Amino acid sequence: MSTSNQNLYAALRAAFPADLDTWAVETDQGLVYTWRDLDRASAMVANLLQSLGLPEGARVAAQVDKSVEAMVLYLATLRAGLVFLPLNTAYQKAEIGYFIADAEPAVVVCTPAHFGWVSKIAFKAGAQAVFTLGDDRSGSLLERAAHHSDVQTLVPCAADDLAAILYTSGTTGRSKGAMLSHGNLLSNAQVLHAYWGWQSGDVLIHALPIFHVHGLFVAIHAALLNGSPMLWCVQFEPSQVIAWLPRATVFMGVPTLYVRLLADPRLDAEAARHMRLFVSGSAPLLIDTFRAWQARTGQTILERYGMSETTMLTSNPYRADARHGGQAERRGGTVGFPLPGVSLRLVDDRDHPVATGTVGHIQVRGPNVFQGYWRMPEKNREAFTADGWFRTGDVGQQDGRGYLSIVGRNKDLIISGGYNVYPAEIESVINELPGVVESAVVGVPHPDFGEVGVALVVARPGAAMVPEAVLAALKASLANYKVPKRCVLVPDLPRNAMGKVQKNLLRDTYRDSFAG
Ligand code: MLC
Ligand code: AMP
Repeated sequence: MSTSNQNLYAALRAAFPADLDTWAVETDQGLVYTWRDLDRASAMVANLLQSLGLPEGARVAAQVDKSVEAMVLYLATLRAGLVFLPLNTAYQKAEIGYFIADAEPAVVVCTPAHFGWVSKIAFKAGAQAVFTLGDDRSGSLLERAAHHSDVQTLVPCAADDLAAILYTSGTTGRSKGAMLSHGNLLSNAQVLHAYWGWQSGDVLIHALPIFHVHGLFVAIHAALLNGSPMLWCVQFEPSQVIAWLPRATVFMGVPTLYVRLLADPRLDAEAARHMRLFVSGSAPLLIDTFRAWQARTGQTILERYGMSETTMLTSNPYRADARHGGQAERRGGTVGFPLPGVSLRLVDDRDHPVATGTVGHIQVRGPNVFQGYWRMPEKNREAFTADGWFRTGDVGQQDGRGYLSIVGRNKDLIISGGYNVYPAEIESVINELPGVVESAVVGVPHPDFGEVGVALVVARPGAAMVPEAVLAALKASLANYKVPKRCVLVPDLPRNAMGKVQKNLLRDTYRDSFAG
């Protein structure tokens, strides 16, 4: 164990207000937590984890509903110097089975209702303990933690010690664990804190899930690093967010959240008057949404761009950015400038930088860039250039003023309501169904989720197959957001001369599936 202390929790804790008895979190269920509550509860859970005598680098996996206690578990894992592995609650048995077998967590925390099957998978993969945590503070994790001291000695960490592993799928459909260190997370949190002008009196409305970068890191770190309280939606509900706007100053959401808020007529300039900053990211914000928000609230959404492997990379300016000719404008349809400390370049297929204004592959470097994929050395070699640039898989263009626009992706990825869906994963499940010859899943525009999957399925001649049955079968084994919203039986799939399915043609054919 290293002796220099770069443990992320130390920095977060140092920013707690002097008066620990003021409110830190208020939930939509009426629960209020003070800063002292967060500190004591995370100490107790950290002491419980430490009492297990786990080796350095041991993983703590969590598939639990959003709750303040789930955040406390994350903070406790940091305090104990262990590695947090958050898992989307939508994942089903086979998906969880893969993550646990791959990551081999020493501790798994799941909802009480799932203990039976999760513990079977976890113990088979060598877990030492499986705890439960319900969304109502029930379960063995808190029961066991109650026997431990509420004072903890922070485990010191080096900047490159791992803090978290976030699974993110690849083009092959096989998920890879992105390893993020304390230094990665802290440097990004500090940069965003300064760049977005966090100030005394800020209050964050936290409405995102806490098992991905946006809700877990960008939102929580920013609030804690500013000693700012959070208004906490267990589940995103537009009317709750609108009711809270007069008490808050900052909101973060994926574009779908903005679309749904706009659908509520109670959203207007008066309701948003107290707000200082609206941030959007994780998926492209349509220019129509950007403009509608401006027209309705008088406020300009700040769009930023990031990914699991790097946390945040670029942002539109919050205030005039001296590095970019004093630009202060938040430009819709762009994701702004590289954040301070982040180097970004656009390159051609041979990794040579392209001229300004030309479309290129986005590559990045910086203290925020992850430590590599968990146990996948060959993927790490592919992911980085020889001189250390990370290939994001996104394609972009920078204008003369330096604003970056994301214009496409060279990874076959659908982003639906801010969640990533990899067509290859869905196709492989469809192709296993009886009577299926082959399939293709493509992303098409959707008014609510931005983009959703459509499955084109070729059935064996004579096979009795209906699209509804295909979707029902997918629902039984995949996280619900991955299930295509439409399935069409087709006689064959269009292919190019190399035999590759021409997904662009399919996208064009089905692009209006959800129009209007
Ligand atoms: C739910 N469904 C979705 C979906 N969410 N389908 C596609 N895409 C989604 N994102 C399914 C449901 O299971 C349901 O199916 C049907 O669609 C309607 O669901 P709903 O009730 O409307 O969904 P809801 O529970 O309200 O959730 C929608 C949502 C949620 C937008 C609030 O998806 C969400 O919180 N998204 C945010 C994701 C996020 O945090 N991403 C950040 C990743 S980090 P059925 O069949 O059951 O009826 C990252 C890096 C970065 O990307 O840069 O930030
Ligand atoms: P994830 O792997 O879940 O972290 O998703 C990261 C991906 O989301 C990026 O590689 C981008 O393709 C996409 N993304 C994130 N923010 C934006 C944005 N503001 N605009 C367009 N795409 C985005």
